[in-house]
Amino acid sequence: MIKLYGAPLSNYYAMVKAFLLEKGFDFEEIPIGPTYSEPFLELSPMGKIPCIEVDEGYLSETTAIMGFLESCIPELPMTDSDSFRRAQMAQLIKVVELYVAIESARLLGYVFFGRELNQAVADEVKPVMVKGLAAMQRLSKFSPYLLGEEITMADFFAYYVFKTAVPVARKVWGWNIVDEVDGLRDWLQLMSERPMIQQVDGEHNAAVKEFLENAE
Ligand SMILES: N[C@@H](CCC(=O)N[C@@H](CS)C(=O)NCC(=O)O)C(=O)O
Repeated sequence: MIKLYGAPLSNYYAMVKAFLLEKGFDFEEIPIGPTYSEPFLELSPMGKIPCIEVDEGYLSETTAIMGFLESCIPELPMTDSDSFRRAQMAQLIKVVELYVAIESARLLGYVFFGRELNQAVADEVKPVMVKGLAAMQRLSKFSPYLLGEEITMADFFAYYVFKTAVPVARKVWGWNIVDEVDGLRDWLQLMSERPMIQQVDGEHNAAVKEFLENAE
């Protein structure tokens, strides 16, 4: 059985868990936090969560994990069968990852971990996110899913990126990034209504709440 390592506090963990549930996998959750130390680096060489253990070995990096899981159960496709449209999905995931997820994560220390705001970093991050969100607007259809009528890996990935990027932008700049992309609000709502996502969101939201209460 697949083992999923990580913790519900992590939006990337939530992403993979929601994907596993939607694809109908049997899996076991192994609670562990990120740690840059042995023996965890054997599982996840950057010390990050999530990672999975399957018969073939360990895998980290969410998009690699989701790509592998997708190939295990092709009967419930979350990717397009057309190779160009699959590449468009990869393009959208990359744009959201590089210019929304990774950039907004540079401010997580301030938003969630009680560190001082580094204004120079905030000043660097915002224009990159503005461009990233504009690129997302160009690449997304919102009809009703990001790339059309069928849900794909891009929807799972982006949904959980916004779970964290929205509160970051709100706290750092008082900026509601949901208003930045036409269609984003309704799509977030649509995704949040999926039963598996509701389950995972419940666990993630509770973990964030508990973490913030303990940090006070
Ligand atoms: N690129 C990684 C990002 C995963 C990630 O950033 N995980 C966070 C938890 S949400 C983590 O492990 N942070 C610890 C660290 O960066 O050292 C992926 O796609 O899985």
